[in-house]
Amino acid sequence: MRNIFVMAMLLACVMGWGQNYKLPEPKSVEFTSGEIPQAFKSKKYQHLIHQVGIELSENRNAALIKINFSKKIKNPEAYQLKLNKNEVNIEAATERGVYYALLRLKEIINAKANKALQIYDFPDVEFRGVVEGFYGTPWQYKDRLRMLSFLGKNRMNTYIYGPKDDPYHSSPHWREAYPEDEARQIQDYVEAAKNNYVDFYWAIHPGKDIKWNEADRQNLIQKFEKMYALGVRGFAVFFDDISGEGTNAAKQAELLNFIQTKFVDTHTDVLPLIMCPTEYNKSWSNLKGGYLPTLGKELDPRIHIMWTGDGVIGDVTKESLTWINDKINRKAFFWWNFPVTDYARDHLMLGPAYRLDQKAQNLLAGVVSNPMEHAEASRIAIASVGDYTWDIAKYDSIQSWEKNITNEFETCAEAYTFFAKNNTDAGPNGHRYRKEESRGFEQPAQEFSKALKNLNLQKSQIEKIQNYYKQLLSSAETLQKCKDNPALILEIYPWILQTKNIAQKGLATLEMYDAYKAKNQEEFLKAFEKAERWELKRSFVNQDENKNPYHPRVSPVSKLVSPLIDDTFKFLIEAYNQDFKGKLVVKDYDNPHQFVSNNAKLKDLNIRLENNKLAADPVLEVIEVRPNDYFTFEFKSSKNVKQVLINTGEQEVFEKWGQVELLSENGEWKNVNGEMKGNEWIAKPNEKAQQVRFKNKSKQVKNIYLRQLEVTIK
Ligand code: LOG
Repeated sequence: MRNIFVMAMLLACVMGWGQNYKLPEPKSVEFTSGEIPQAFKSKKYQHLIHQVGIELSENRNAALIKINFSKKIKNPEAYQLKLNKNEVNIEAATERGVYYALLRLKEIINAKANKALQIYDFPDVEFRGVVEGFYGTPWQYKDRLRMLSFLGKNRMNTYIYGPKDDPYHSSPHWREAYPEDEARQIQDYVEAAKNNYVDFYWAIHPGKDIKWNEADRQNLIQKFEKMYALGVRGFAVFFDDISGEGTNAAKQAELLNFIQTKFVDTHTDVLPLIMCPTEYNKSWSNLKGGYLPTLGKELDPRIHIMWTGDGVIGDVTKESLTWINDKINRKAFFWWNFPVTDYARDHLMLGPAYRLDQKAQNLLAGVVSNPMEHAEASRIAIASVGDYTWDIAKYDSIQSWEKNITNEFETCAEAYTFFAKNNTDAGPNGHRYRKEESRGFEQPAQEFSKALKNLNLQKSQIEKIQNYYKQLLSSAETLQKCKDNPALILEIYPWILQTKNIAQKGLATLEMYDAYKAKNQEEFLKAFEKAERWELKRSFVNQDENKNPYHPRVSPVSKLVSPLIDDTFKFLIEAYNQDFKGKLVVKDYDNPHQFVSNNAKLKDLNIRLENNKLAADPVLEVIEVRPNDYFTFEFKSSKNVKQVLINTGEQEVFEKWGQVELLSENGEWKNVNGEMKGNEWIAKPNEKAQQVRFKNKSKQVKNIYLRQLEVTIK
């Protein structure tokens, strides 16, 4: 029964692979004389040919697809494809190579090409794929099956399973076997991966509470054996985002080497081990502490080491790779934190996959993309990682993005392209990782803004902006009705709704401008009310959609478009109030308060104001807080502080090490007393203050999680 379901899913995926399907150009292509066949037949590999979507014919004159395994082809994933009037010749070293050749053949047929040719193609990077390694709701069963087939079609070969919030991957249950239902699902993933020529890796994240003793290393081997029995042949061990004992490099290397000899070497069919270190990016690596050099020296050279670049959210650069490869004595296995949005869940990252260095040739063991919790919406970026890793020198992020959108959408590609180019940046975030958004809009927006403030907007300037808002609105409306990929539309639906609200508000602000210039108060107020209504709808979407404890709101087009609209709105209200003695209320759309800290991991934390609550975005990883480290909310002007709330995780509860202080209006610091409720420390000072400061008053370094940090002001 289950297998029938898997087959049906796979078939559905194949059918969904439209006529638009395109691959980047092959590395080498030579046109020969003659034409290519119109119909094909084959005796072998019919299931695979069918899977790729090539129709086979009964016709006697159809060209025969000949498949040969050849020792001459050294790269296990390379293929040679010769196409002339009477036959198709495929040579490869492995079945995966044959699959890649057939994908190319399918593309040639789709493109209605007609010249005989000969192609030789192979990937640049050995491991290409996805690491499901984000915090938040793990992907669902059907997402994973669809993703596995998608990876195959985009010539990617690796799926690493490691969702942070799967308790059997990490603490508390990493030592235990999966419950039966989940175990069965894992068998299905392995099966689906195999059918799509993808290697399914299963990762474990034991470092939060691992003991460096015999019992725990046996626990780990036992768990791997159980996963092996389910069919898993690829294994990874992650030590990211932990503190304490688990972070010891020598112990980690010893454990991995033990797994290598006692598990990998004792089976004949287990793939190379992969490990994610604790110091997994340059900004966190402390060379004096010797962590990375220890791994480099002691870890079995057959084991791959992951790396996220210069920061947590880093990019693939030649410099960063040269730096790390030298420390770890092997080529880094890149864990690319794109398009993951677990650190900014109110955003979508739908833009081109850029900042992948074209000079990184020969420096990479692998590249895997860590995606958004929205599986479908992540596909376009993932496919681009496939394009990059296949042919680094020829990769073009924009071309690849556009091609992958047309691969995905039959009818709404244009609308999606516009919508996506306006939803690419994560907004202000603790990692300071920003992306270009709304390409082409910056200059007209700046000109508009300047002319608006001088009240001398030209008609053409207004029109440009108006057209942009209209296009945004119509792209969102088109997507709302789009039937190409309902699962994708469902994932991004809140952002579609919100984009409509923002675009409509934008159009209303332009009406406000016209009325203001015409000195028509009545029309101005009408347009103002219109804009306010859309703003209200925006707040409803923020309240009702995308409910998560981290970034519970919906923030599309947030880099240029939405700020321009809010600024225009505010400016016009002020101008109106001044000229017509109006009393319209100007709300603060931006948070005017500040957050400061002397701690590197906290100093760029994003804070937001929601009604009366000022809250910092929670931090996912461990923060090392030294004695006297502080982090402070600085108010724009004195506020009555009603409540202060902080949750630093179960191990280092705030009460044991922290102190909260208020800076009173007369410039004195005062201690605040609070109480613990579960892991939350809560105080209700009800006093006026200029600042609220949190401090490590103990004499030790504390490794905390910042789960919640809120100040209620009035
Ligand atoms: C985690 C990862 C998370 C990502 C982005 C690694 C190696 N680990 O800060 O699970 O999805 O950053 O927030 C991480 O990147 N920690």
